[in-house]
Amino acid sequence: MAETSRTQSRALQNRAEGLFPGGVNSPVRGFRSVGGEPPFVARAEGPYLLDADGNRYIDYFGSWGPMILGHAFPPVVEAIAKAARDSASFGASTKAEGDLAELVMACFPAIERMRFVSSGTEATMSAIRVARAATGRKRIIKFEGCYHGHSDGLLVKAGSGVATLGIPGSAGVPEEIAQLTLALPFNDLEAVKAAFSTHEGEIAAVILEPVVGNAGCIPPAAGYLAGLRTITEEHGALLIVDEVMTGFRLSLGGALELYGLDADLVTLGKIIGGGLPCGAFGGKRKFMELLAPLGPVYQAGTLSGNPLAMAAGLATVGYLREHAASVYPQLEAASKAVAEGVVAEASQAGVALTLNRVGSMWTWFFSGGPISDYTQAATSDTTAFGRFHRAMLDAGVWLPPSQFEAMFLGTAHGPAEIDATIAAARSAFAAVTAVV
Ligand code: HOZ
Repeated sequence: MAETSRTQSRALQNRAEGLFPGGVNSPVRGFRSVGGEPPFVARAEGPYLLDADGNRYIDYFGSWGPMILGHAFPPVVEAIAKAARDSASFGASTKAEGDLAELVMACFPAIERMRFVSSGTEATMSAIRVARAATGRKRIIKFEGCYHGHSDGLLVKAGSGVATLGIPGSAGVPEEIAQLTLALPFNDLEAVKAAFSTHEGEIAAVILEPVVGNAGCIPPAAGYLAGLRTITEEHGALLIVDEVMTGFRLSLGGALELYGLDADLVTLGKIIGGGLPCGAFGGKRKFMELLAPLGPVYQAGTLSGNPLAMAAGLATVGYLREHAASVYPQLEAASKAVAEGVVAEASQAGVALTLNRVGSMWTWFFSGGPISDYTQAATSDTTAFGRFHRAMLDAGVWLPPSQFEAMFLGTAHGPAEIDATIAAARSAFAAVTAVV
């Protein structure tokens, strides 16, 4: 396969290394686990990313989830431009915040009151604070390989870049804080029951990605989510469902709608802001009204409910709601076609691949599988994944640069992109098997 020229990207990377730790503003962008040179993006359109050297790639990470309608989707671009003409920020309340909140609540009945924030990290961190205040308890349960942003207590056995770089936790998190987080295996209700019995009356909340995306895609086993709901209710703990990745992606009402689940608190991000920095947390009124200025839990943000983010979110979520009957079946069909098409190529090439997929999020694990928790995901052949990633990139397909991240597609990915991806995989698997 001819090597793709990335001269401009290389120059930009060299400059970035003198400016940012590791040359990046978020660790997963550094390509450390897959090798090769990260392209620098100049612009994007529909399903394509274009780099600084003019190379074009089919995008399978979609800004890590938000670009469900494709890049530079005209209604979103127009909404942002219109809002920008009225100023980028006020630090005061606007009508658009209420408009987007009403739209979100219509899709998520579990949300009776909510707050906008600027990122998923803020959303989960704030939800945990509310849960601790509501229960008067300190401990939380999270699951190995789940990633809920980079606040101190949530970096214990986390997924995403933490798993990718093989870091057990993070330096700089005091032991006293890490000890309050119990990290349990996903899909194991007995482990949750045991933790509640060992720490009776101490656990404020269970937080989870209902479909794990940050250890690669791992779906919940049948009955698992309902089991967590029952256990948390029995023990007076809150269930916090982190839908930063899954909200508006797996269905309009996210995993809660897909699996018929209720939650005490829900966190959102990514799609809700249409690609602009935005997150939200919300849930039962009795818990959310603990927040200042009504209650004693403090949480704030100058850019919370930022007008540009509200405009992009309204355009994106509004479109999804209006076209839900066609959008979600289209995403399912396209995802199934590309995900299973690549598996068929792997099988032809004699490469062991396990596909985990829920709607338009999936992972090809370089493993014989099955993969139902982080321990199993971690046995994947990450070296083979790295070879595959580099070969796909050179063939014009940009996958998330880690075995432990989910792939996403959007409504802009059509048959031409799917066929091109499967053809690229055919030659990439040859590269995987050729190198020893
Ligand atoms: N949680 C996202 C990836 N799984 C964030 C991307 C990043 O860390 O840059």
